[in-house]
Amino acid sequence: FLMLLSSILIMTLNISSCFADNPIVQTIYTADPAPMVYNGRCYLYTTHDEDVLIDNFFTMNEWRCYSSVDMVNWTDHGSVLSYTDFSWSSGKAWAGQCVERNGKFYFYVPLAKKGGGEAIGVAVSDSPTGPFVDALGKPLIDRGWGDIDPTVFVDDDGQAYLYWGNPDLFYVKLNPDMISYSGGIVKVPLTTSGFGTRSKDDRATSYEEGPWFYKRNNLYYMVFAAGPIPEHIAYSTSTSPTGPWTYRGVIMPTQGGSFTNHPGIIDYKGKSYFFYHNAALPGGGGFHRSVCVEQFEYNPDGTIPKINMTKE
Ligand code: FUB
Repeated sequence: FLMLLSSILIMTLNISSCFADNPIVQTIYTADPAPMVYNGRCYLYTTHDEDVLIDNFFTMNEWRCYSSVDMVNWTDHGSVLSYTDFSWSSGKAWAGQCVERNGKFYFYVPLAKKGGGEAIGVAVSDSPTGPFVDALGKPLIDRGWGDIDPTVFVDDDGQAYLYWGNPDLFYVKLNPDMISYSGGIVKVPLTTSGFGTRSKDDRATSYEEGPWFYKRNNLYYMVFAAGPIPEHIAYSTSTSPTGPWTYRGVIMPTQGGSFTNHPGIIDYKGKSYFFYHNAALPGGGGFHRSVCVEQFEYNPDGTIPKINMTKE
């Protein structure tokens, strides 16, 4: 009983309040926002840029969770998953997304493999704030390399889709167990009509990475980090969950001092919110980023207006 009581106390003490303005988290560097609405609460999963960099590159070991009921006051739930929770991983706790299905929470995350390359794992929990455990003991998606930035959406008919990738965009149809898939890995044709042109010819289209896939009013949205570097945020839409996609333009221009950006969009309590990251905190930069949020309104035709970064 004493051990139980002390662990409850430790868990309670770990939960603290966060500052309300942008950036949302002002005590550590956070990136790659992945909001999730569950049970009337907004949960925000982020990556964590460590203060001390290794080899002057992304140094990221864990995913953190915050939650709010008013999008102003945030509760810090701490670290909910680490690359060390995956026996097959050597690091690179990069952009992930958590979704709920049948009372369980599935957290899809990219990781470096011990043998080299990147793969996508899935961790599961009975609670949105963890603890999460590796559901498979091996990667869910492993093409060798470039399997990063998973985004997941469960459609109204129960079919779940997992999209991901840099430099290419792929998807699979997840099975109802959410930890396996049927059919093969499908490579999305990156056409300029689907994903826009870029001002540099380093890639065929503006798609770079960081897809965020969802449906609203029967229209499917693929919001993504677009190139060239430094990134901006752009989006495409489709009347089908698997395309073909139509490029719809820029949402957030390049700004904010980070060479990456990463979108996350939700509707919550009748309002729409766009999450992203920049370099706004003191000492900020491309490897020391901060998650922010802007409220916005869709245009009547479902298109998304231009959104600029603010400090509010
Ligand atoms: O945070 C590491 C990587 O940078 C993410 O996986 C990309 O989306 C970009 O934000």
